[in-house]
Amino acid sequence: MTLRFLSSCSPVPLSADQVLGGFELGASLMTDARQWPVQSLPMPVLQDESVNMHETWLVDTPVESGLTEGIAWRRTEGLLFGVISLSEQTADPLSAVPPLRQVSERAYQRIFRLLDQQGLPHLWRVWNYIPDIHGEQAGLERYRQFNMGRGDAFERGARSVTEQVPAACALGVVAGGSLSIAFLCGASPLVPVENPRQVSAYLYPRIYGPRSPTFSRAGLAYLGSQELIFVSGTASIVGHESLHPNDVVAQTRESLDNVAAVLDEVAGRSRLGRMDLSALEYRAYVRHPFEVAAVQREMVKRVGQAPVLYVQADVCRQELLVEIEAFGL
Ligand code: 3EB
Repeated sequence: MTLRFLSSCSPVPLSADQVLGGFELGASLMTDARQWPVQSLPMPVLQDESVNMHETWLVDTPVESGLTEGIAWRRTEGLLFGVISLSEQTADPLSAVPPLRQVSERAYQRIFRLLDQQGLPHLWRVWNYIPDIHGEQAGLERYRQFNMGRGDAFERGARSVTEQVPAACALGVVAGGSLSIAFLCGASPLVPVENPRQVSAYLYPRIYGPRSPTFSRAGLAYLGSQELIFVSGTASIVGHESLHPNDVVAQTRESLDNVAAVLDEVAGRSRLGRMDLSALEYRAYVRHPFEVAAVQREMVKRVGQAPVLYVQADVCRQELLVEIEAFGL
């Protein structure tokens, strides 16, 4: 069994049985119904704003699909990809718990139930997209409400909220849509990796919110003989502080220094040994579309010809202008 990734500017032309699921990214999504789970991300593709990108996880073993508690999923032996979108309009209006916190907790509770039912209990990688991430709800920033709901669900789902947590990203998308969460999970535990230059996110001090984010800086996952490397969304944070306000070039360099530091940590644990930055595939989230050229220049200096998709999104701290994530197969 081998997992592969295909990035294309047209819908996947392959026979459906090789597909586990994927992402569609663009300013004007078609939201065409597919046979497999697709996370629709309403974010402009900055290389060409007229284009929608289709990113697809492919497998070479038989798949099974389902729709469980609103989670569209597809699995094969040892691996499942799922997508859930929840509108805050489905929150209980009489509850004292704010709507985004409610739906964040509910989404993760459903995910954990599905994982347990499917016998694939280990979350490896999660992609979180939060409408109006910097807006306020009940006097707290919406990203912080999301963190509270997510953390509650991890605890109630009998999951660790420290060391054994998935690689992840959390980005802001346009207001008015649904919270959208995609995930890959498997039969074996993720081997989490932290970054010695950064405080672990799950240990962030309370100044960043009542509940710390629940993710690892990176993780190694094993699928048969294949080793998968997931590098979480990585920004210009050293220790727990954001560096280089208003300087997208310096933030891009700092973020790449963080990715490199994570890869140094991976080197000690990986079967493949040391990995070069150029061996990964990237998504770069850029807050201001006009800064994409500057980000791209810095990226190319460091990652060379490695594939990078540049999209517009809001990084979860207001002063952060760029966030970079990656994976290696
Ligand atoms: C950071 O390092 C930047 O809340 O799941 C990166 C990756 C970030 C994942 C998450 C947040 C998350 O804190 C933001």
